[in-house]
Amino acid sequence: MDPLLITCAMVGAEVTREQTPHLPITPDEIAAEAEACWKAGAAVVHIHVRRPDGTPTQDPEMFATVERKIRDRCDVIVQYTTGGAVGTPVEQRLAPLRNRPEMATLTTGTVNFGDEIFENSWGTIKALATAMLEFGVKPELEIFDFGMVDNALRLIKEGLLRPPYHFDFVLGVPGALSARPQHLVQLVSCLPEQSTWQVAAVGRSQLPLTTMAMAMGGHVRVGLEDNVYYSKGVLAKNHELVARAARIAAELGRPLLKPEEVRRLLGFPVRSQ
Ligand code: KMH
Ligand code: ZN
Repeated sequence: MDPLLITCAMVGAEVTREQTPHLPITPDEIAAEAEACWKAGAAVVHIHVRRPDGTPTQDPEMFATVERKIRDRCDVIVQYTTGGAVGTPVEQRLAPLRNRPEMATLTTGTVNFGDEIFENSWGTIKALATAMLEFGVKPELEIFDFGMVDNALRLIKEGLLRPPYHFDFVLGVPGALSARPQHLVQLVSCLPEQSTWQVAAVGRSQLPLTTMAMAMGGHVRVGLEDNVYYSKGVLAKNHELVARAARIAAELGRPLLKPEEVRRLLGFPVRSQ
């Protein structure tokens, strides 16, 4: 079986300390957790950053601080969010890309997000994709519903994405596509050539859907951004979710990809500087 990429989405924008004491918030907490996830087998950490009071921010300085602290500890790939929180203006979502992170998320469509709307007009999608091209950032295409695959295909047609394309199916957000096995099979069948894909499923769907993805040859994302529980009533730590994914991968005969191997597999842009 092909080697497996494990990504850990450690923070998110919506999860609170009231929901779980294990949520890393400060730069030191996020960096320590990133190292623990890397040791447990994650090659990528997807980061959001927070103000000291715990509220989400897209402040590029805060991203730079967190990234530097992670870099001091390990060589895990640091993937920035460009989704931010629901309602974050596009200029703020774009701003951290100036730091030139190795990788960042790119949601390719508007979707209901619980009782709110996660807005991604074509103009926003294009602006994010264009900035990623300009700064040499590898996009991870965040797919919350079927139409977003078609928008990704449009980006390819318009020359705004470079192969290989990396897709993340975020299944089970209330208001978006549910985390059903048949949806995952259908989504995978819609992908263009030269694609890799992974599953991030919300709440109690995280374990079965990521296990299914591993069996299908895809990759996985776990972490508190999508799911705060290890099992019914038991709160998780990020690195515990990574360790469990790594154990399942071992049982399925899938060795884990190291960051350097991920950079090659996903075709990270070669940088001039
Ligand atoms: N917080 C969500 C509204 C991303 O990181 O790119 C969007 C999100 C996606 O978390
Ligand atoms: Zn995110």
